[in-house]
Amino acid sequence: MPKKFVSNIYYHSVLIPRLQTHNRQNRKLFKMVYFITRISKRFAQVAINCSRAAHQTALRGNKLSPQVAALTPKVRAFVERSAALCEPEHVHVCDGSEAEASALLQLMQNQGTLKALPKYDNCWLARTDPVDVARVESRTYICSEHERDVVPVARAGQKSALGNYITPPDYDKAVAERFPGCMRGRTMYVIPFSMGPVGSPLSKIGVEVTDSPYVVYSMRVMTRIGASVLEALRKDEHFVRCLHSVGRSDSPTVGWPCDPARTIILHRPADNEIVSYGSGYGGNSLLGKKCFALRLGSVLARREGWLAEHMLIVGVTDPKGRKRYIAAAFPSACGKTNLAMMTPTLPGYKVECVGDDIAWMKFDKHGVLRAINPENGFFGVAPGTSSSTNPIAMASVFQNTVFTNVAETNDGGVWWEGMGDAPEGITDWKGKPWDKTMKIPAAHPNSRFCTPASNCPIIDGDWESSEGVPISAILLGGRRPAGVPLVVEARDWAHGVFLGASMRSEATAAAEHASKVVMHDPFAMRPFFGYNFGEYLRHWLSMPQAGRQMPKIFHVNWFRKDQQGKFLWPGFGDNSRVLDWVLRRCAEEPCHTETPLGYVPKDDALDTSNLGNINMKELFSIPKDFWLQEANAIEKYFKEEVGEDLPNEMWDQLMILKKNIQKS
Ligand code: OXD
Ligand code: MN
Repeated sequence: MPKKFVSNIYYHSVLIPRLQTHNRQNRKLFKMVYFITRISKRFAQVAINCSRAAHQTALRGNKLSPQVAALTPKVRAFVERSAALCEPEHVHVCDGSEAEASALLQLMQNQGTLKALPKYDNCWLARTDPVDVARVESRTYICSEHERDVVPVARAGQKSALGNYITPPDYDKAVAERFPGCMRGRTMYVIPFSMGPVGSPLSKIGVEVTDSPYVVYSMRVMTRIGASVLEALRKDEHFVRCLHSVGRSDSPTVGWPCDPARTIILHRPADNEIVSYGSGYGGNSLLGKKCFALRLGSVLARREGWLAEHMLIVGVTDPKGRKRYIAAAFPSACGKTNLAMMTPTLPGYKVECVGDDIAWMKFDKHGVLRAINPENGFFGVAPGTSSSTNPIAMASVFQNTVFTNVAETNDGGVWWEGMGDAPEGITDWKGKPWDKTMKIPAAHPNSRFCTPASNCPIIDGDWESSEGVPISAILLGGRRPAGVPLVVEARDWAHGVFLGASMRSEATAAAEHASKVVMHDPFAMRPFFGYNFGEYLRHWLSMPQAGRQMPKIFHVNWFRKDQQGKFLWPGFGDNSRVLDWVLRRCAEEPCHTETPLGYVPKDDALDTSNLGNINMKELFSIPKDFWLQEANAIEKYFKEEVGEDLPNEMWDQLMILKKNIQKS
């Protein structure tokens, strides 16, 4: 079947029947269209075109607003098609203005979605349906002609841990089963948005249509939206189509409509298309974030020769005033926001934040890896954030912020576990009275703040630079309670890629997995690969080229515990001590020593002054039994999950690791 035909199946299964009710005058035409499509595939494309023409007539009859008429032709076609499918009452094209934001806030208060938090300046609380609280990885799919485009061959036809494949017909069926009429009685908002500063050569544009005012308001914080983006589209009409609906269920939660039983998140990279149904929460609904910037982004990055990664970006200035930028990949809810906003305890150090979650990186013509943060805000995990763990986040979030699923205090403020002592009179994230004798958390473990990046007092002066900031080092890490040293430097690029490929971490509340299980999470991208992980590794391995200055790669672990279960390293601001060593290594200072795992700081090279008693021996120990098991676990994972798609370089690195451990 020709690809174009497959990708337009919903015109047959959904649109044509829908149009019949829309426009009685065209009934005969529709019957004819049906007839033609039945008798011959050869005439199918003709039928599609007829139905499109008829559908546009129908829409004109329905008087779509002049705002829609003013859109560029491709955006307009997307909006008209989405409107015909979802049948909203109104269509509103977002201009990103303050007046629009105020109207959305008013509407959401009326609908019971948001509540004002009078203790702060322009802050709001949303309580979701209790089942719509995290990303749903099990219902997140990537569509392509061939399964192997999406997941490694080792799992052909079986459940892969590295992504879910969906066939084009199943994709179309999933859309056809959910979207027809799903926005009846609602407004369909059209959000033109830019990932990255508008106009930067590293940025990309998307258009999200959604029936959720909460999504519009959050996208306004997390991306650049509105008139300037529409203007940019006039110069270059390329954009990613993002269709989102919170869906309809039988018993909707007041203020938080969703359809958890039928939630689905679909990506079709070949058509630059994302479709999400049933959830209003975070990465499921703010489609610029995980869906575009990472899943589609990784595909675009491979196609165009750059990297789209689940990484924070920070600028670090040493006491001599030398500044370098570092990108760091940690799985969800492992402290990326804390590192991105760190207050260093090492005297004379300064950290400035470029981004806390996603990095788009490309080598420039001088061979320097340049990174932008494609986002415009922070969608951070609230629990655990306090004036001691992240004072900068605390200074950022109490203005112009939407909190979701945190607890509320009786003076119109917010509270979450780890913020400090719980005051009297708390209402929990479900809206029920709560006190500290209860055995349940007051804030959901995945509760969030959604805050403009410009609120951050240490936002980097170049965070919106259109050429991006130069990256000197890449950190990789996870939560590893046992066996994994505080910091290890890769011997070379291929070894660094192996460290990324073999990353593991304890599961967190950001998705639907049971916590505390140590899971493989290569490059912290496991839930976000847009294509075959083996090919992703090949792409990383292809980065070193003549004239390029390759960043050094490090693996870090702030979370190692002793036999009694106590953290061996204080973490947070004291991680600046590790950054200090990393920067000195970037300057080629010989402050390292070789181990079976790679380079670690040589004795006394890590500045632990004024830290008290740190058990450095245990913090850097490389237990032989643990590492033999770890190497076996990596081998099993590579064999079972990646198989023959794994680049040979990774097998070579695994053999080196095994040999080094055996010898140790
Ligand atoms: C996030 C995540 O929301 O990784 O950033 O889940
Ligand atoms: Mn993330």
